[in-house]
Amino acid sequence: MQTQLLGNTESIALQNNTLFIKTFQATARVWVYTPTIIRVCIRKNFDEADRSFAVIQKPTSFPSYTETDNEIELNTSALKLIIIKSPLRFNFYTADGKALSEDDKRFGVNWQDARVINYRKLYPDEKFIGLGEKTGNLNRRGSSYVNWNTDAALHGVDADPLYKTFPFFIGLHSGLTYGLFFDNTRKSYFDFGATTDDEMSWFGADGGDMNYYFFGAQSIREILQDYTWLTGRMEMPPLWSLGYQQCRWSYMSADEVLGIAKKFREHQIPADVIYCDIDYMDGFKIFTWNKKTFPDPKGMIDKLKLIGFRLVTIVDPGIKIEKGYKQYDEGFVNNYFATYPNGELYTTSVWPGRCHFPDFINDEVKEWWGAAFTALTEPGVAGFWNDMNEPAAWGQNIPWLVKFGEYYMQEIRNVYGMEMAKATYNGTKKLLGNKRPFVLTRAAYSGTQRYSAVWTGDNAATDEHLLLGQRLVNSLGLTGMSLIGVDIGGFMGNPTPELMVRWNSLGVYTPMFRNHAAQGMAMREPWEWGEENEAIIKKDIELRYRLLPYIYSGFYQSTQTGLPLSRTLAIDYSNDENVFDTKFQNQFMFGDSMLVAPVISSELFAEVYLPKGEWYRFGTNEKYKGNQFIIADAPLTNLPVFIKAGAIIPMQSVIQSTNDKGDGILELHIWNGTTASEFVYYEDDGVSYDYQNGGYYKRVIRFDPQGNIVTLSPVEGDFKSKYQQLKFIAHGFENADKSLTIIGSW
Ligand code: MIG
Repeated sequence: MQTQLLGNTESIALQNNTLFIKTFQATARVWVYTPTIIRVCIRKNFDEADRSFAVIQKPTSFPSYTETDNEIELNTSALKLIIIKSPLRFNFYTADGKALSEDDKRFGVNWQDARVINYRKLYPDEKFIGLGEKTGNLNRRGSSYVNWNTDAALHGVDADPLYKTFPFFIGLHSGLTYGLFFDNTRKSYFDFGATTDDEMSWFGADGGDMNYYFFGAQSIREILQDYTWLTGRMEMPPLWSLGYQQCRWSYMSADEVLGIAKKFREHQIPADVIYCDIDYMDGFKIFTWNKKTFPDPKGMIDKLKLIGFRLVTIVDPGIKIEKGYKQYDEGFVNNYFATYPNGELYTTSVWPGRCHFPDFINDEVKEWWGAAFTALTEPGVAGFWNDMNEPAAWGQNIPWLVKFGEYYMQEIRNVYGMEMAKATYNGTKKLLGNKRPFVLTRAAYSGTQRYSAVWTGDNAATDEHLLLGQRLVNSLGLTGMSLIGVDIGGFMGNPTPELMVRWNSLGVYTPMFRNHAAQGMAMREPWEWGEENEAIIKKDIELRYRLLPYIYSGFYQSTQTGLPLSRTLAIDYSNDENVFDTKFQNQFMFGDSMLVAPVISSELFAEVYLPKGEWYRFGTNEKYKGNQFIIADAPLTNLPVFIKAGAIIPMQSVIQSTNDKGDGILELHIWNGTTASEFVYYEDDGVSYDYQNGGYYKRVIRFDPQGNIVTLSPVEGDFKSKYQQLKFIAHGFENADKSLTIIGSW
């Protein structure tokens, strides 16, 4: 193996707002994006294009810097970057000189054959969080990970890699925070002191550049805001996608789909979405319908609409090789498929049989793919589920020399799924006119939040997977993703009734609430569990619908700030050691004010950690001081959820789907507190893009415990609220009704 360390500086130049530093081995470039975001890119092959699939922003002007014999010092209002000239090293500090992250003096950036690695100093108390969909603990210190999008069917609770790549982590030490996004799409590696005896952390990739963005804001909220400024934020999801979703591999016919949907209405269990998994197609050919089992897709979807259901259908990337099949013929004639280097088309077998794979990296192919969705949008499909886009070839690695246009598999594997989701999103958005499409993807890379929701793939019907699923959601929330689901109940295997009930109760607090099961598993729908369990499941789903005004406002926050709906406690309590304790690491905030403690199905009590402040048990309003461990009751009917003192939570009456108008009353629940609090209430029509042109209803609701005054700010936007009336419900007050003073009206 050839090892090459980055050596001494030979020349320095500032050109086009870029600082160039040349050494014998490579050229480093430095850009400043904002005072808290600095990019460093060190590369050997200078003629390669500088393409990012993730980043949507451009650098700004380069600040003044000073140079001595040994160093270059660059200052922004928030950061100091000291570049040691010989050998070339990059060290980041706060503006007042506290070390945030420094290269390892000895090894810094180096190449090991084609691999590029950065060894960085590891601080004694340093913790790491992030990397998105990764198993393991919240604190990733002492662990190592690989990013290589993988169809991880039947994965265990420690498996790595899974389906997605988010090479972005946040470091915490000495009371400081920083973020680092390694924007390299090759197979990549992160080691947070797992194998270096606590001396170094390191990251790197099988090729490409040492290309990273350093984030120096001093809170996790601000780092997420910066990261999602750089890579984009989600748009408002369709409101219906936040309701209950019922899925299965597969409902086998239109009759079965309609039968299941009707049963929800008969049982008065709220639901919005039903899915068609792969069996709706004709021989698994994408953009076709099975004429026998789904003879009249439009007729079926019209009937679904009448009872307030939306249909989501699955699409896989593999295009069946079959003359006369439109997608095959068009793709073949236009050279839209992946090839071997000699130009022959690459073939492998997936569901439809022998297939070719669209080159989603190519924008023309994206357009073509997007336009083909008429086969689904014309009959009225509302959401588009992108599966198998790692891409999967029955769980195997596709040969590295397969080419997608100018790129090799090994260069773009990790972005293939995101590019498919992008093609799906842009295409269906065009076809649906002013309606928001719902896209759900399994594989992803940084930036996917701009196009799609994600789910965590094929989990199993076990308690361990329930807890793992929550950690994956919490960790994905540190990557700009907010609309995240797990297969409630577990994909493989049959949950016990207790596990089903428990998992469903956690689903209320899962950003995307979808029940899904694999082929061959027992039926999973809410009425399959006996009357008593059905009643609990129903009550929990009703609670989800009651919370929708709060949840929708929470997603609005994601669109504005990049803050996820489900938040690891590390976001707001980063300096509290207890939140990293493996006993409590699954706990999370759901929106601003609800702390949820996941509990496995066999335990009816849970040890819960309540961080600083005051908390109320949701439902009973029993009050607790924060900063303590408590034993909470956790019967299957009552998942431990705690409300932060001062919380303002808008709720509505139970509805059967988001199509229902309800009773027109918005309940404003307010829990007593000691300091002033506020909630940004947001509403729009839930389906169109009008909100991007002022069609929304937004106001800040403030609660001041001094005098118990609630103030409603003037309305922003020109949408008329669907609620005609406000009802205040006060919790934790003595004589609440008499003592709340309301300023402003709905
Ligand atoms: O080879 O479409 O993760 O949710 O039900 C399995 C069938 C393919 C994997 C997905 C799963 C879906 C299943 N798919």
